[in-house]
Amino acid sequence: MTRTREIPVVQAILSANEQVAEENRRTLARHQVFAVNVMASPGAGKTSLILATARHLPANVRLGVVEGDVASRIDAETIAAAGIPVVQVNTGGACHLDAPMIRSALTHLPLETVDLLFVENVGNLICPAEFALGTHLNVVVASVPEGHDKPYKYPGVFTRSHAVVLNKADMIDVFAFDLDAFRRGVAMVNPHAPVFVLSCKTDMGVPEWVRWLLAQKEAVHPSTTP
Ligand SMILES: Nc1nc2c(ncn2[C@@H]2O[C@H](COP(=O)(O)OP(=O)(O)O)[C@@H](O)[C@H]2O)c(=O)[nH]1
Ligand SMILES: [Mg+2]
Repeated sequence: MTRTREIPVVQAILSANEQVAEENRRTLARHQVFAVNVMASPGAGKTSLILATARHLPANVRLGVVEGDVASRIDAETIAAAGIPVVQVNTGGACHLDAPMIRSALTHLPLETVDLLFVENVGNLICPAEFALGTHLNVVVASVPEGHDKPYKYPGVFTRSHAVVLNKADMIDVFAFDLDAFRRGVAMVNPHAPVFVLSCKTDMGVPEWVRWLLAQKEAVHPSTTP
């Protein structure tokens, strides 16, 4: 009896989030903004990947960032110091961003001067993958010190991602990281996702990732300026 009452409540919450995600998609389309939801565990290198991408972007692609954290403005201050428009969302305890948080963040960004928007989700490999935000791409960032077993242990986030970034490749030997096992794990849960092995510290592999990202953006919103 209790169970039959609980199920409709869960469905209502999910569909409300999906409705706002759709609203966010329309807002982004109206401003020709291509948006990427970056998911990872804490410390994998989400902020570092955004900054490394910024260093390799052509000048005609203008960045914006939404920073999601349980608390603090640390990441937003780092991004702002790089001269990138940024909004910090503090979830106040929630372990993921949701579509209403993004709707509210978008009102604080100069969307007419943003071509590529990164949304840095809260550090967590489980919950963020469950909530649509209205972004075009999901990207999961794994990092070498976390170990090569993450695609096997957290298949949901890898399955729902359009691309996998393996960061901290400069540490592969130090951690005896088994790259083949990692790739097999990704292929098992998401055979079509490209895997970018890179280092935000040395910039190794970053140009390949940026080339792919720009191709995805161009397919949705072609650049109008040279
Ligand atoms: N060795 C190494 N350290 C990195 C790399 N990328 C990020 N880090 C470090 O990892 C830590 C967490 O990075 P951060 O981008 O803040 O992770 P986030 O919590 O996922 O946003 C910082 O101390 C970074 O300097 C990398 O490619 N190699
Ligand atoms: Mg961060």
